[in-house]
Amino acid sequence: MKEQVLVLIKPDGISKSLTGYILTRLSEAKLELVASRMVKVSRKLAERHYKHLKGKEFFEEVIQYSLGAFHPCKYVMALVFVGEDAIKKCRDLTGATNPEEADPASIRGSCGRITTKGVFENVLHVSSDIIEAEREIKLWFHPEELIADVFPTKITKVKSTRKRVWA
Ligand code: IDP
Ligand code: MG
Repeated sequence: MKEQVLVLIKPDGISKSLTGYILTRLSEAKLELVASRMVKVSRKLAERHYKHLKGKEFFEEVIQYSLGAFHPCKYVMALVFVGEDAIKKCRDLTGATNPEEADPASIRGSCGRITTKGVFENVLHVSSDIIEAEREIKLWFHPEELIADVFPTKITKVKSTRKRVWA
């Protein structure tokens, strides 16, 4: 089935200069890259993204990790890929959540680590299923930031919004 998937290169992946390597590894899946954006993650965005983890003992740690609190590069790279079985293909290349249990040849297995404080620095986020993928893509991107129409859109009048434009 043709699917969309949100991939985030987390602050450890950016800080370790793994961006190019990760894009090369993900390109093995032969998917179409339809959006990319460097994002300084706000607390609100991180909490909405990880809402399924609220209540877990590591929730605050995951939020801090996403905000870049543990790394010199305090941002993430957000990507949207489209293609046949995109979620499974990206998750297989990425490996298990726990980088020490991940297949050593996977991205997390070869580039991730668990810190002495117990943080899973696992380099990437990949949507877990099609429902989550749609929710996450709509959370991280505006429709016009994707070069393909992956979900229905509508035109609406937005009154008195403030927007940063070039000076
Ligand atoms: P996933 O990223 O493989 O889909 P999720 O269960 O959705 O795994 O967890 C989201 C993120 O929360 C993980 O990528 C990891 O950063 C963090 N996380 C999950 N489980 C643990 C844990 O047991 N200890 C520390 N961090 C965890
Ligand atoms: Mg997940």
